[in-house]
Amino acid sequence: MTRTRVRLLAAGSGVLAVLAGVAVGTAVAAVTGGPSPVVAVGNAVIALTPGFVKDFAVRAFGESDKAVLLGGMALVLLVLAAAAGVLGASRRRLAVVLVAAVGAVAVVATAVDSTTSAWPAVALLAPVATGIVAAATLLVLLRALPVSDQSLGAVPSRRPGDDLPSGFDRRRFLVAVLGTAAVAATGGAVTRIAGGSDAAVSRSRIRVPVPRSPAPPLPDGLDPLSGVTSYVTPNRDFYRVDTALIVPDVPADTWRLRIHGDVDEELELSFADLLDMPLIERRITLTCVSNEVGGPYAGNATWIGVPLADLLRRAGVRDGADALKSTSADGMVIGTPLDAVLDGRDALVALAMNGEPLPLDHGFPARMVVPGLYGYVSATKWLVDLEVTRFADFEAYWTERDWAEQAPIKLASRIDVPRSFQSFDRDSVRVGGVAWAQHVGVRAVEMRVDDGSWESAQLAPQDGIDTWRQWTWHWRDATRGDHTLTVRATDADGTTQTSDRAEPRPDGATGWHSVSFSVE
Ligand SMILES: Nc1nc2c(c(=O)[nH]1)N[C@H]1C(S)=C(S)[C@@H](COP(=O)(O)O)O[C@H]1N2
Ligand SMILES: [Mo]
Repeated sequence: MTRTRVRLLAAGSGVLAVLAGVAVGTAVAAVTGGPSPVVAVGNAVIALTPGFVKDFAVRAFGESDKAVLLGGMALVLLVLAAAAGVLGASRRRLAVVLVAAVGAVAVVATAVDSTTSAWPAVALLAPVATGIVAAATLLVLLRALPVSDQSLGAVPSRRPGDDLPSGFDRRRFLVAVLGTAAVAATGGAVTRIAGGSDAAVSRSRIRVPVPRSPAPPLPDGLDPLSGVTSYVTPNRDFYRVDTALIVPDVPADTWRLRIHGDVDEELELSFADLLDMPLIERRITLTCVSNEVGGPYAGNATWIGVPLADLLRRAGVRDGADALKSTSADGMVIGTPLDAVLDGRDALVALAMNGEPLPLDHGFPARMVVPGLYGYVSATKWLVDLEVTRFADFEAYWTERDWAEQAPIKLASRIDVPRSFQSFDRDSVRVGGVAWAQHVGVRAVEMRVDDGSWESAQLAPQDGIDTWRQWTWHWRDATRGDHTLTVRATDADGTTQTSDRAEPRPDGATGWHSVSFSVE
């Protein structure tokens, strides 16, 4: 048997052993309710990633950032596994130790994982199983290969150049491979059975509650131009931004919302308790602080929920507090100014989005929505805990990462049509987009072609001050050639958008959005 062939079989053994280990670990996690080893390591990678790399990932990969991370991790793991296998062709023990070390990394990642509420010691069973199964199967597989613990050179061979296996127990190797594959498949099957989403089942049983205070009817004249972002964003098109590698599985039937801190009476409410409170329905536009000028991280939905102010008044807010600290089922900590929650705006614990229970991705069974504040300081998904406190007494997830503690949404406008480098006929240059100034309202939008003068765009009707506003503009005397179009908005207070370019960090991007296009 040639050296190359032994190496190939050894590399394959490494990969197979690690796959079996991961499959078994994932199955154990599905049973214990802890994070699967791969997800725990992924969470650790996210936690350890410096902010600027994260910003880059969001910019470069957008909402695919999680898939890119998992794919990258899988690649690194498989390369490591193959390398360990090859090493094992000559240094069996070392290879086994290496593979076990991968398990040890997963053990540490699981121990520090804050995204699950599984009892820690139980959660550790999964990565331990991964390490043991991977190491043990690698040992079994390598034992069937013609290796010694010294070096490949020492592989006994009947004749020089002999191609026949010597010391290679083909049958034993095959049995080991099949056995390992069976172990992996069993792990996969257990994961399927035990790992299903309880939240999905619970969500399918919920009927959307009828709000005591419905949203006003939509005004006529919305969606004035094809290509302009639809006024209400369908759930499947709604942007998603969060740190959750896998969506937290929070069934509504066992969900509880705890309200505590500087309150007269601590509360613990069930989903049914919330449904029994007076519900309101409101359209509110959500935006992400990471949105670049002209970027896609904004969406408008109709939410049904309990006013946060009602909940806090029921608990009785004491003097001296200035913050509402909210925590999600996956350990996200967000700090919201108490003022904003209590000043009369429609801050909600939302239970429904666009006529459906919250989608799992968007925080099922309950999330916060606060008009006028960026999502990272207000829109906690998979909400489980509200604490009335002081900003001085805790550190929120994003402020630890150099984002601002206070972050009202900045006035912004975006051109949706034309898309960059689109071309038009001279008589049909129709332009449109959206502008937002949540909780203030948009008063005007202006357009400029090249270095020309600013001209007023036509505004679609205003639905409310907490939602974005669509606008259109018709360039009647369009001239042939390449042009640049620029937009700027003015809010209801009379403030016009600044042309100063600012990066999203620390508290939101500023600057005018421009698009280049041509007229034929
Ligand atoms: N639990 C949890 N809630 C979260 C986040 C998160 O990472 N985890 N991200 C916040 C951010 S930064 C934004 S912009 C909004 C996005 O909400 P969406 O994904 O429903 O659009 O959720 C907020 N709530
Ligand atoms: Mo965000």
